[in-house]
Amino acid sequence: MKTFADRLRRASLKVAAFAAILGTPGVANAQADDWEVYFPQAASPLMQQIRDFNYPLQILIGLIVLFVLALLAWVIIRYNAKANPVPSRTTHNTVVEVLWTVVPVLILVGIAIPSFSLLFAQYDPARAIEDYNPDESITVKAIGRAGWYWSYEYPDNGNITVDSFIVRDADGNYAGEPRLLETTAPMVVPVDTVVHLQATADPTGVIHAFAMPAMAMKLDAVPGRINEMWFRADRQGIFYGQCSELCGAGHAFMPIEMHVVSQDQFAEWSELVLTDPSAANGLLDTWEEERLAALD
Ligand SMILES: [Cu+2]
Repeated sequence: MKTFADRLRRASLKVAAFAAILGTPGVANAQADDWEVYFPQAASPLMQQIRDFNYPLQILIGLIVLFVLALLAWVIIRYNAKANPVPSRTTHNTVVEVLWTVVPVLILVGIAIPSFSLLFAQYDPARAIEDYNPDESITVKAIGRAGWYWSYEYPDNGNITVDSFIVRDADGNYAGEPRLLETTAPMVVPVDTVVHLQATADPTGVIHAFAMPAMAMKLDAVPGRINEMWFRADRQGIFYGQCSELCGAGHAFMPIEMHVVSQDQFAEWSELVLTDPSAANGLLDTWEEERLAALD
C-alpha cells in the first residue's frame, strides 16, 4: 500500500510538471502548444505585463485558498458538536472582525492599483512604451462583416482594403491549416510598430469582437461605432485570433490571421497589395518560409 508520503511526492511531481508546462519557452507562432493551459506566449509589451502580473496573483490566490481551507478544517474538527457537548456562547471578537475586514481590503487595493494601470495602458501606448512616438504608429481598421469575415483597411497606407475569408476547398469545406484559422488574405502589420486598431462592423450587420490573445487584444466591433485599442508586435510570425462576440451562424468561421513582418517587408507589401493582391499574398508566404527556415 502506498504511504501518504509517497502520494505527496507523486502529487508534487505532478505540480512540478504542470509548472513546467506553464513556463514553456516561446514557440514560433502564437498558437497554443499541446496541453497548454496558461495565457499564450506574449507577442506585445502589454501581454507581457499581463502575464507578469498574473503569475504572482495566481500564487496569492492559491495561498488564500489554502488558508481558508485550513481555517475551515480547524473549525470542523476542533469545534464540532461531538467535541463540544457544551456549546460556546461567544458572539463577537472585535480583533478578529477588524482583521478579516482590513486585511482583505488591503489585498484588494494592492491588486487594484497595478490592475487599473494595466487597464489604462490598453488604451494609451505612452503608458506602456517609454519612447512612444505617435508619428511612427500606423492605423488599421478591422471591420466585422455580416457575411462572416473580417476586412482590414489601412487609411495611412493608400486605402488598402483586405477581405479576409476562411479558407475552403472546391466543395466549400473548411480546408485551412491550422484548422478553422487560416484565411484567404491575412491582416499584415510591421514588427516593433505601434498599431492603433480600430474595430467596427457592417452598418447593417451585427456586433463582432476582434480578439488577438498574444497581443492582449479584445475589442468589440459594433455597427456604426469605432472602438480603438493599440498593440505593438514584438516578434515576427503568424498569429491567430477569432471573433469573440457570438455574432451568428458564421461566428466560428471568421478567424483572424495576422502576419507580423519586418518594417521593410511591410512597406513592400503595402505597395504591392494595392495593385496585385495575390502577388502580395505570395510574398507573405515566401517571407514566412524564409523566417521558419532561418529558425532551424
Ligand atoms: Cu463575428
